[in-house]
Amino acid sequence: MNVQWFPGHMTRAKREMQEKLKMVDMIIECRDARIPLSSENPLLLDLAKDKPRLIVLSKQDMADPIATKAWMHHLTSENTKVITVDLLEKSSRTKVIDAALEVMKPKFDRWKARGIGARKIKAMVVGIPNVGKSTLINQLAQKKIMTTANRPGVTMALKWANVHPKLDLLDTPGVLWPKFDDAKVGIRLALAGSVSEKVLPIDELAYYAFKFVLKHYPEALEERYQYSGDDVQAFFEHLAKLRLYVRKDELLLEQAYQTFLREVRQGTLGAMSFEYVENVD
Ligand SMILES: Nc1nc2c(ncn2[C@@H]2O[C@H](COP(=O)(O)OP(=O)(O)OP(=O)(O)O)[C@@H](O)[C@H]2O)c(=O)[nH]1
Ligand SMILES: [Mg+2]
Repeated sequence: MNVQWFPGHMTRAKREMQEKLKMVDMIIECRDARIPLSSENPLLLDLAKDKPRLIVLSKQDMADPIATKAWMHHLTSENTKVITVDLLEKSSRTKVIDAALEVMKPKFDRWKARGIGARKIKAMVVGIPNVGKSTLINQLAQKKIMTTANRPGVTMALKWANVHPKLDLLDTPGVLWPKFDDAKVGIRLALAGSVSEKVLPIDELAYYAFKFVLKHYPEALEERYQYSGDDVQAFFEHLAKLRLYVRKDELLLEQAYQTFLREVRQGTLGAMSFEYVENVD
């Protein structure tokens, strides 16, 4: 499977972000806690190598807590702090603000030493599509100033938001990179909803998802679908019958694929991560 997806607005956004980067103090990078590596954007990494960085692993409520803990450890470095949040929870507000102020503390201290008075931090919120950038800004601002939706490519233009006496945030459109060299990355992005699943053959994606869930969370198949076998074809036939996806005498497998992928993506089968530190090469 070869995924190519780089709509025109992303090229424009990348250029504008490059320009704005000069005036921001730090980067708040949102990644999906279920795919902390595949939701990293190498383009953005390149753009802002030297800026202090806060990685916000969003959707922690949908991710496997054990995997998330390992990722936090793995991703933390000298210039980078990592936190995990459920951005739909109000409590994420102080968590993000405190972490951003902490990341900026060395810079604040330098300013102070040079006699420069404290000023507002300008942070650029970046990340691939659908990871919760606009949701984070709304949560911090305590009102809905950005449009959010559960599909990739909602935000199309850069926009500033005043969210705290010490912090201004710049919302940016989700940006992907033009080509995924590793096919698994494309699949994981589709499972988490950061690329439209339409860019992949739905049967292959559904088969992959089934095999993945069978390997890592087999009990979820039993609980949600009362399926205890290990045969991918048999599973989707079972699901089609279970949900009455039948026309005349024919099973509508495509509907079963869609349902399964949607439920995996929405966390209906329970909290799941789609990649693990142990498998990082
Ligand atoms: N369960 C859960 N859902 C979240 C969380 N954060 C964001 N969402 C949902 O994820 C979807 C995408 O959120 P957005 O804020 O629109 O994502 P975005 O990164 O701005 O997306 P683009 O503008 O398309 O790049 C929305 O349906 C949010 O409600 C979270 O921590 N937990
Ligand atoms: Mg957005």
